[in-house]
Amino acid sequence: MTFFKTLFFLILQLGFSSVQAHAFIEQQQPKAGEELNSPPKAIILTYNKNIEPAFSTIQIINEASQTVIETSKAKGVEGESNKLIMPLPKLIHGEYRVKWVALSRDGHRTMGDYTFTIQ
Ligand SMILES: [Cu+2]
Repeated sequence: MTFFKTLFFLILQLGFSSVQAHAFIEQQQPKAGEELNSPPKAIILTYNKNIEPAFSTIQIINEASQTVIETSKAKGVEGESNKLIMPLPKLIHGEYRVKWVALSRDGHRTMGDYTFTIQ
């Protein structure tokens, strides 16, 4: 969590702009607010623009605010440069927050977060 906060403030200081949103999320899997009956095998985020996976992160945080998955695990999807995927271990029931930071190929950074629940 400390690492993420540090990263977050570093990005702010580097001039991250939430006003100019460049890589918008078009689709997220699981969906925001979705209540799943079984644990998802991966997080898949689809953007309206091509993404640089090496400079993009996905972080999953559980109800106790502990990071479940480290950010370095997000990968690009071959042949689909507008997608980020992060394979997941088997998650137990509960609410999870997905926090993402994406660098689009035009060099602009965007970020967002949402939650889903495993029943
Ligand atoms: Cu842009």
